[in-house]
Amino acid sequence: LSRILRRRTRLEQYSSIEDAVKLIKTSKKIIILSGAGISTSCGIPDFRSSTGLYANLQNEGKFDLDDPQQMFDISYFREKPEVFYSFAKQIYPSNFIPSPCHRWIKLLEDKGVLLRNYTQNIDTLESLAGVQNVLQCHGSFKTASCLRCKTRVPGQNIEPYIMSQQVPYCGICKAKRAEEMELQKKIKESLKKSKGKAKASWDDQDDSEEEEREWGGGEPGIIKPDITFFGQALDSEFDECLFKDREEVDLLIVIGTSLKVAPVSEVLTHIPHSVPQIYINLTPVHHVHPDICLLGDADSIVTYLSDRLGWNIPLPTAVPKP
Ligand code: CNA
Repeated sequence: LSRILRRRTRLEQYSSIEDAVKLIKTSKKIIILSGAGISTSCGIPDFRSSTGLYANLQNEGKFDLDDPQQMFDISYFREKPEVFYSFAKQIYPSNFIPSPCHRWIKLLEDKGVLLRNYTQNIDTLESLAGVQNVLQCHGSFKTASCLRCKTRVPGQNIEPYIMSQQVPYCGICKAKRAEEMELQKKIKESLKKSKGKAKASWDDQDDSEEEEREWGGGEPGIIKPDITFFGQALDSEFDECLFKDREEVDLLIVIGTSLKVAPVSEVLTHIPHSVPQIYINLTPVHHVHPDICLLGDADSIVTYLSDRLGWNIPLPTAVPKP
């Protein structure tokens, strides 16, 4: 009951953009929770807007999908990786410049008031804007891993495959498999020698079927960018950071997300109820109740807030590739 009363009091305390300005001015440990809406002005479509990726996938109808969300579903990916790879170049981060929102987050960090930026985005634009304390909750294209042997490679290694719409397979798996086969051969040969002819007939059995089964088929593993798909768990770093940050945070600002994807969407309920919450988004949400909702274009809103705070959002320093 005391929690409910505390939350009630807080809800009555703040509501306007004036309150938002005051809160930002007086807060020292701000968490920014961001989503695809802070990158739409960079030219990267979000998921759920009417012009977003889901609507595009549905309208285009050129991919073999029952539901657009399948594009990012791990079971579907294992079954048909070629579908994701025929599409991935559309979302591959290249030639994008950080938006005023990304640069505003960097500004908060420079002012020493950013506790952490939890981003759901996979475009790495926060890093390009220079934000140091960013947690890419859903991973990124920075690295990629083999689904079978888990070997991790730099994301650049698979860039040519993404651009040419081909599925990359793991070279390490292939080499490991060849190594294993060679070792098995050597073991068999030495057993034959040491056990004599009679026993050798037993060792001679063809185990290759059994071995193939253990290996899971003769093909090397598929390489997948280290972005979190539906059906995959988040890195434990997310829980660890949140556990620590919830003790310190004094303001939560949520920008450009529909808050539909758990567990990131649950950050709002995991931080103490006494911490004020500001929600900046183009469209309203109805399943959560932040104290202050600032609806509109996120870049314009953070620019307004900066003006009111007497701050200047830094200009972009990143230059797009030719
Ligand atoms: P979402 O569900 O598509 O929601 C985006 C929200 O942003 C929507 O509510 C929009 O109304 C809002 N929005 C769009 N443009 C603006 C704008 N200019 N100003 C303010 N608000 C705006 O995407 P979420 O981020 O909530 O969902 C999480 C998914 C999306 C994560 O798994 C991401 O990996 C994934 N995603 C990331 C990117 C990226 O990295 N840029 C792009 C598309 C999807």
